[in-house]
Amino acid sequence: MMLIAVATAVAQENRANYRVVPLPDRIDGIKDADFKLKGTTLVDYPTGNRDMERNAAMLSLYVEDLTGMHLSTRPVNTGNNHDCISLQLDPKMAGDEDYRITVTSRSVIIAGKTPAGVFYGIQTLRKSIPVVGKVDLVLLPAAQVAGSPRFGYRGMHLDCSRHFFSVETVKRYIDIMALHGMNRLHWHLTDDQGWRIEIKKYPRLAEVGGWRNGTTLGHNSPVNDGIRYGGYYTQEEIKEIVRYAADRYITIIPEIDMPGHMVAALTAYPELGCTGGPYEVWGMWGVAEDILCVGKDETLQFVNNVLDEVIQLFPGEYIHIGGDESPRVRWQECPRCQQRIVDLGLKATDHQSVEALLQGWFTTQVQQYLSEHGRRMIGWDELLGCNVDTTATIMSWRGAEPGSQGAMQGHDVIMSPVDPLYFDYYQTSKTWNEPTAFGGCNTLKKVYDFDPVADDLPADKRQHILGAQANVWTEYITCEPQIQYQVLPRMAALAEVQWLHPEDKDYQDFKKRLPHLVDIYKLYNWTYRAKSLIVESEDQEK
Ligand code: TNX
Repeated sequence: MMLIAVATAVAQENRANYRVVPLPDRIDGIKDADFKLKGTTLVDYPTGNRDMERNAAMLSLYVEDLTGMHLSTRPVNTGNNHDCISLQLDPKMAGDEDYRITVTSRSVIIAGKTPAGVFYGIQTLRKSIPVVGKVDLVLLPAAQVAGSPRFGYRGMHLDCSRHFFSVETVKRYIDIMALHGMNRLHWHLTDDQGWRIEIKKYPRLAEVGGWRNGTTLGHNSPVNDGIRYGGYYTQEEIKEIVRYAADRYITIIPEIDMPGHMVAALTAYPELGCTGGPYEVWGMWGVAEDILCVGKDETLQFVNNVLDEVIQLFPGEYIHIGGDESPRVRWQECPRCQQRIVDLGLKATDHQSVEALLQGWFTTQVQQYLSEHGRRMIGWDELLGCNVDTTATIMSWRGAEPGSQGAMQGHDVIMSPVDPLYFDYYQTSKTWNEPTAFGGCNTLKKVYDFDPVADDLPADKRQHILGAQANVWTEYITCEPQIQYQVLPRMAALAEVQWLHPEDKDYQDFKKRLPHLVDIYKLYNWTYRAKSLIVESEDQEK
């Protein structure tokens, strides 16, 4: 009797469960025996398709990580062979990123309209496999499983200026995104505290702007550690990361923040500022009053030259130009900026100062330059106050309301409101045992319950909400485990916001599915906030 019980328990443990995170839209059982996933199972992909070949190799690696079994991959001309997982393209499928998994006793077919869709099917299959150490058999119940993302833009952001993170760390961040079905990495590369991207035409940006003489301790205390800190990514490293992300169907959106958050660049090239400096790369946090002088034509030329190199490095459609937190006090006193205002004939309105309109003019110049080079511009929601036209995509951070207003005006919008999508914020109100964070309280439940499309947004404006993104500012995040702690498991909640329609979301059910995803975090030794899995009282926190 006991022996039988033990045998059943083992078999149960080795049985896949398709109720993963994010939850597939459909899981329909098929009357058939289980598919037996064994070391001899092959992964088939269409001959000659490089993307599908890479997909197959990745699936094989994932299965090996989970079970120790090494599946060989094989190019084939016809699908549906026995004892194989067959990766297939199906042009009749609806969405580019949709996936369909068909499991029968004979084979497993993972289909998508594009290789990206197949990749999401692979992620779902991967997450359905139990993590029980080395095994030589996993049973996949016969079923038809299908998923389709609610939003096309499913983002995470990473600030590599306030603290600098290695190429390996950024790659692992990309791996974590892939596991969660995300497809846009917003990479914050420049700020007052460090310029992190090599620009060949302006070598001092990285060589000088990439380093600060010390960093404030605590929350902007007057005590500075006095330790020189910095680093930057060479163009070769950036290409490597862009390729690594693309292999996982993740597009990188670089952010070059302007005209504010520019002290690192001003330190390297003081002539770009209104006062001419000298400036010093910041070792504290906050909003700097020294910003680019847009009264000088040289500044516009500089920006265009920098963007030329950025465009070469990042093939995606979007370039993020920041635009946030740009105080205009220097412009008010700068004869060149004031002359520009006169030359342009800018007139203040009830809502907008001439300096706000000057930022709008500058931003529009940059936008036109990007558009001439076939790119689109994203900026923070401050741009809504600067008269930019609706071809600018707005990233809503000061709440979701600016984004909704932008959508009403006809802008495309990405929702990343501080509350609840700032993952540099605490995950509980009881912060005494938490690593230092920016502030706030964005619990797992708050993230889960967020709907990027406001209830009262009219039907004909809803398509402007392209998706949602969580932001990870790193003033207080100094190392990779801390990044992971801040994002895991909140990324799991965000993944369901990005993939599921509100009527299909269920927090209690999500919490039951989460521990298995966390098994995968553990498998890879990723740091995560274990308390978020167990503390129910946090779910009530506001
Ligand atoms: C606001 S979000 C900022 C960042 C800070 C962040 C800290 C935004 C456009 N600007 O510069 O790092 O708050 O949470």
